[in-house]
Amino acid sequence: MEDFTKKFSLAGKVAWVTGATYGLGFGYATAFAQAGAKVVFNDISQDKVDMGLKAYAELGIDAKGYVCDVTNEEQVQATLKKIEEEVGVVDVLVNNAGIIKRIPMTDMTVEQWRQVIDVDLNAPFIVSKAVIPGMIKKGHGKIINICSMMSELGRETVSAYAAAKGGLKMLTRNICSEYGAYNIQCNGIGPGYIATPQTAPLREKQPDGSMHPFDSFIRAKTPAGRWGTPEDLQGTAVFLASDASDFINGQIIYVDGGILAYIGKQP
Ligand code: NAP
Ligand code: GCO
Repeated sequence: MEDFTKKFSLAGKVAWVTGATYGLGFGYATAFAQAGAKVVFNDISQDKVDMGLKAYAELGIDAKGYVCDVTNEEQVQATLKKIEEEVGVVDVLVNNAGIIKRIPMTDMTVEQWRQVIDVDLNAPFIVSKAVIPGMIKKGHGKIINICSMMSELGRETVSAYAAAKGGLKMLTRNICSEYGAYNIQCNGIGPGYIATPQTAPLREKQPDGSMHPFDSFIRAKTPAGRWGTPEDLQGTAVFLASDASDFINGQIIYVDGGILAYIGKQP
């Protein structure tokens, strides 16, 4: 009988995780390395790339880092050329790089709106468009878009982010539709509320030492009663990057501790 677990291996795969110096991207990349992949990441500045290389090396991971702003198509194409020359053709792409601006919509400037849409929606288009031809030539590919609960729900002050993440859900489905015939699977991960630098402002202790109201709110809304960690997402990421998910396409897997299924703890 074939060893079923081999399907979860990433041995020999080249995996590019965008914006993976720290946070969720770092979690995906370290899991990919443990599953056998050659890991590539990028960040906006050399300082951040160097910080990431040091962090990966401390874990014994020989990651390759590149300075690349994912909103800049020229930089993305130049970076991909370097990756293909120095590491190999990309088998797995994780569109992880993202920003959020928490501003009431009527106070948000168009420039602020555009910045969020640029990183969270335009960039996944730019990077996916760059890697797909190589995946078609190779006869396989995996694209994982990091969506959000805001791909399904809104909340005050995150209009641009929710619009971008909602669009990213549909881009995921459209890449599936357009390139599934080339054995390319494009799926999304929808993390719930995860403890990373992006959500640190929502968990800061109050001046009197009490919990941030949003922290209490999320714990009450989450059946698991806690914030997620990057480690909570690693298994899903490896699964979607591996051969084990070859017949899954266009899906968003929510790793949210149950929030989306739950009305919330009674006060
Ligand atoms: P994070 O801690 O803010 O990290 C974001 C990463 O993206 C940073 O490394 C950042 O680099 C990089 N980045 C931003 N703009 C970039 C650009 N133009 N080019 C290249 N890299 C860029 O965020 P996170 O919490 O790890 O979230 C990662 C992804 O998961 C995001 O797409 C986010 O929307 C999504 N997500 C997060 C949560 C959560 O609760 N944390 C939940 C759902 C979805 P710099 O440090 O140089 O800016
Ligand atoms: C916020 C949070 C969320 C999370 C995540 C939830 O301000 O509501 O930052 O947007 O980051 O996207 O899935």
